[in-house]
Formats: sequence, C-alpha cells, structure tokens
Amino acid sequence: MELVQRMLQGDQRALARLMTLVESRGPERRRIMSEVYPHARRTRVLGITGPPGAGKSTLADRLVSRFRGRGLRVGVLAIDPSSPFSGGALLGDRIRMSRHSGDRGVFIRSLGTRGNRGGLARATREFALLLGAYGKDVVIVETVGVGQTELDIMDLAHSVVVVFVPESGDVIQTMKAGLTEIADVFVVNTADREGADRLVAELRAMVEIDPQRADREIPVLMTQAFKDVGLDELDDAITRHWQYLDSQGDGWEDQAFVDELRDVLIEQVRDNLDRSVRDAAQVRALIAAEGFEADNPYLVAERIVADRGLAARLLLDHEGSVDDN
Ligand SMILES: Nc1nc2c(ncn2[C@@H]2O[C@H](COP(=O)(O)OP(=O)(O)O)[C@@H](O)[C@H]2O)c(=O)[nH]1
Ligand SMILES: [Mg+2]
Repeated sequence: MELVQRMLQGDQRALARLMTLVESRGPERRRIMSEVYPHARRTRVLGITGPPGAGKSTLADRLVSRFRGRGLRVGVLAIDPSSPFSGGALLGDRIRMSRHSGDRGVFIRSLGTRGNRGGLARATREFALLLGAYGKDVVIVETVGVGQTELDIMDLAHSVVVVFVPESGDVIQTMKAGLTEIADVFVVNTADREGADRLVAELRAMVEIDPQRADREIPVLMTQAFKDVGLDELDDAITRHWQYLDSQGDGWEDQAFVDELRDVLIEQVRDNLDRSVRDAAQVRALIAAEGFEADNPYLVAERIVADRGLAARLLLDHEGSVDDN
C-alpha cells in the first residue's frame, strides 16, 4: 500500500491516516497491519495507568523529556475508554504535553471508544506496532483508571507504572491481587499532599508479601510530577526494568507472538463469520438450504460446525485476503 510506504519513509500524515483506518476497524485494517508488522521494531512499550488526575500525563511529559534527552524517539498514546473523542490529543493531555508539540521526535495521539470497548485494546496494540514501524524507540501508553479494560490494555505493555495519589488507599485494598500482577513500578504522585508516606509503606508491604515477585524488586517511588521531583528515580527504575527484560532472553517474545497470533486469529474468524451470518435473512436462508430443524439454536450451531464444508464456507474471507495482490 502506498500509504504504508509513505509512513515507513517518515510521513507523519500517512501515519495519522493509517491510525484512523485501523481505529475504524474496517476491512483494510488487516492488510495494513500485515504490511506494517515486518517493519515494527523492538519498541519498548511503557504503560502508565492510575486514577484520573493522579498525574499520569504530567509524569509522561517529564519522562518524554528525559527519553528525548537520550536521543530516543517517542510516541505517546493516551487511552480514555470513557471518552468519545479520538484523533487529536485530549485537551488536558495536549496542554500537559504542549512542550513537546513542536518536537518532531514525539508523536502524541489519543484513543477513545469510537469502536467498541473490546476493540480498544486491539487498536492500542496495533497503534503501538504502527509507531514501532514508524521508528519510535519508546511508546508510552497512558490509560485512565485501574479497571478490567485498563488491565487488558496494559497487557501489551512491556513495563507498567501504576500511579496512585495519597488518597488511593481504598482502591489499593480492593485491587491488591490485580495490581501486583501488572505493576513493575509503583508511583505515589502528588507526594506534596498528606498521606503519601503511609501509602508508600502500604504498597511496600504489599509488594514484599507477594511470592510471585520474589525474584525481583518492584520499586515503590514518591514523586511530585508538577515540580519534576522524583522523576530521575522513576526514569532509573524504568531503565532497570528494561535491562531486566533484556536479561530474560527471548522467551517472553515468543509468548507475545503466540498471544498476538491468537488475538488476530480469533478476531479474523469472528469478523468473517459475522459477515456470513450478518442478518436474519442470511441465517434463515442457510437453515432452509441445509434443511436444518430450526427450533433449537444449540443443535443447529452444532450441526453447522460439524459440517466441514459448510463451516469452511462460512469462515471464508469474502473481503479478500491480505496477500492476494
Ligand atoms: N499538587 C500536585 N499536583 C500535581 C502533581 N503532579 C501533577 N499535578 C497536577 O494534577 C493535575 C492532573 O494531572 P494530570 O497529569 O493531567 O493527571 P492524569 O489525569 O493522571 O493524566 C494537573 O493539574 C497537574 O498539574 C503533584 O505532584 N502535586
Ligand atoms: Mg492524563
């Protein structure tokens, strides 16, 4: 595709256009991603998650400055599942990161729920691949909240920073297990406010008793993002985690490939099947043509799946495959 070629040559408008196509989940998406995938580099994906207003965007902005200072090219994806907006950066994030708006080495994009919620995690993953192919060394993914959607999205991140504020004690109590599973670094931001010390102590206690984490540390840091306090320590902690990942060999990348393939396969099968039986008339015609008794959906479904020829026909890609050029 010409658009993909232009993106690979560094055309930022082509990148933005491809993102819009991918986000709308149209049929050309698969073709695009298939062409992009071989060019996606080993980009570090850094997740930053936490409650609204915790200071994630401010922290991201400070980290971007440090990464840029080391010559790294950076992409930022701001994900807000509750927001209908997409395309431009969310207003707050744009203001928070305005220092980088003139920097060609930084690309900032936001995603809301223009597609469905499930599609949001996939679109984020594909955006990260696009940014990798575009030449970014680091992609920061900022998500609002610490619920299931955020956990799904954070699945794609190689390193995850979970941000809290001193008032977050209750959230931590209810989320305990989920948190230590995803977090590589904990940050208590707005440490200028009361209660930060107590929360840090609580988090440290939680990290220490987690047996899964016996092999490595999960740092618990205090920051004041708006004053750039504690950011060097955070930067160090992230760098150490990257070194840890590198020391683990390629095992986790094999796993990531299999996970990715499974996701893509399930989505493709569902898309194709969905097109084959999109409306009631199509389904009725199918039942009539095959002479199925139409009174029990479980039995009919079982017969369809058991009939190889029929199942294969329903799964055929009617939109054309990714390599039929
Ligand atoms: N008091 C205080 N305010 C902060 C700190 N860090 C960021 N803020 C402010 O908190 C507000 C929300 O920050 P933002 O980064 O947009 O939070 P996000 O919603 O998690 O992305 C902004 O007005 C920031 O300037 C901090 O350490 N202390
Ligand atoms: Mg934000």
